[in-house]
Amino acid sequence: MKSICVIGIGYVGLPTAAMFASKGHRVVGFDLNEKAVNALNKGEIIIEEPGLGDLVKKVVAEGNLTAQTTCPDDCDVYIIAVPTPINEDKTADMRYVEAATRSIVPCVRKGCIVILESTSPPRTVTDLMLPILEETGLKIGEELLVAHSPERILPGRVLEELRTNSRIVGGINQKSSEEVKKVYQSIVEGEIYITTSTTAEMCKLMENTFRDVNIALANELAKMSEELGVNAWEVIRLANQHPRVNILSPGPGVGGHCIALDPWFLVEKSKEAKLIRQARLNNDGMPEFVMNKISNILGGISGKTIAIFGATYKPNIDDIRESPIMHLIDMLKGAGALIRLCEPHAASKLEGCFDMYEAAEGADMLVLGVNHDQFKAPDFTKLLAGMKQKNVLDTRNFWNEDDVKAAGANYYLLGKG
Ligand code: SAJ
Repeated sequence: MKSICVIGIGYVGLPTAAMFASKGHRVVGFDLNEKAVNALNKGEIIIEEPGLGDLVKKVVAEGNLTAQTTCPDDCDVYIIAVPTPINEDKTADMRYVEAATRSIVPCVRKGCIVILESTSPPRTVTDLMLPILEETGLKIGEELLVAHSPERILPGRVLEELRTNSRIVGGINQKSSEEVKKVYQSIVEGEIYITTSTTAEMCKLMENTFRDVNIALANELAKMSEELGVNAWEVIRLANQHPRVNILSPGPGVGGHCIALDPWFLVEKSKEAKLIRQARLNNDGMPEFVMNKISNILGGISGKTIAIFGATYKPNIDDIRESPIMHLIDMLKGAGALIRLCEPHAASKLEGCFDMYEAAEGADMLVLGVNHDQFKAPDFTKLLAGMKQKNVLDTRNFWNEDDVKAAGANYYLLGKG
């Protein structure tokens, strides 16, 4: 069994730390966020993720997982799982990775392993981390092993994906790759593929970019469909009957801390990333497209009351980072609308949330922004009863048009012309 330090106990670091601890490793979570550290030491979590609360409670009670606000100097493995946010100019903000790497320097000794899990621009391990780690005086690749092993877990299914997904381990040399592979073998049941650190960085970025570009295509289809008077959702359903076609779903934009950001790391590093850049711009333009649709339906935004169902970046999670609906809300407010929001998963992070029926009270339009399970089957008659104007805009093709119309509302669907 190894002792493992996980630097950054957020959306990725915490489940990773808990998984290693559940396999009997001694795990220390190191984070500067005192709130997260204190909560973890009490066996509590401050994020919403199925199964994670129970697992953390168990491993903390067993004494295998602790947290602290300083870097421990007695661990065998140091895993960096800190955020890599984006600057205003869409370049990667690598300050957390840099600070985490620096904090390791006085703590490591001969035989230690350093792993970068944070999604990072190509060449981060070789160009940013290695020069810092050389300050340890240890022989890199021999006495101090270093690799990038990107996290690939889907929020909402984190614990399962951590265990069952395949994993890429990109070492700075073969020895690093092989030793880091052994570390992950204790928690990963899927294949573990060995490559170089820069290839691993590119793999992770291309996975999310693949999804972003494909969502951009679906969003472009939605916009074309509105222009040309067809229903994009029907086009997708029929086109996807083809054995080699799989068009994704349009929506009000791409959010979250991964797909909405990672492609920019490639744009930053390569002038060839033109399609990738354009896809990002297309997806980032979706909240504005939705706002214009609302404006066209209502004949303007100013003075209108708009009920919004859902503000997280995708269904059944509590994460509002980069949420396109949050952008939409800001834009609508900026244009003079009054917003009545219903967000059952993130009500504690947002001011003035209502329940579904209260939110619709007095509204000129109801926008279904996120397809949370809670919104699946409302009593439409009750929902629409208190609305000033009975307009429903479904941005996710989540509601049945006939049900909404039967309750007396106009039903509008994103992507249907
Ligand atoms: N979305 C659409 N249409 C679709 C699918 C998604 O508009 O057809 C939108 C969602 O509404 C959401 C955004 O895209 O706003 C992203 O959601 P997601 O479920 O596609 O992905 P994330 O960001 O939650 O997680 C992704 C995953 N990457 C891939 O599927 C390639 C996950 O495996 C990664 O670990 C994660 O990014 C990460 O941490 O990088």
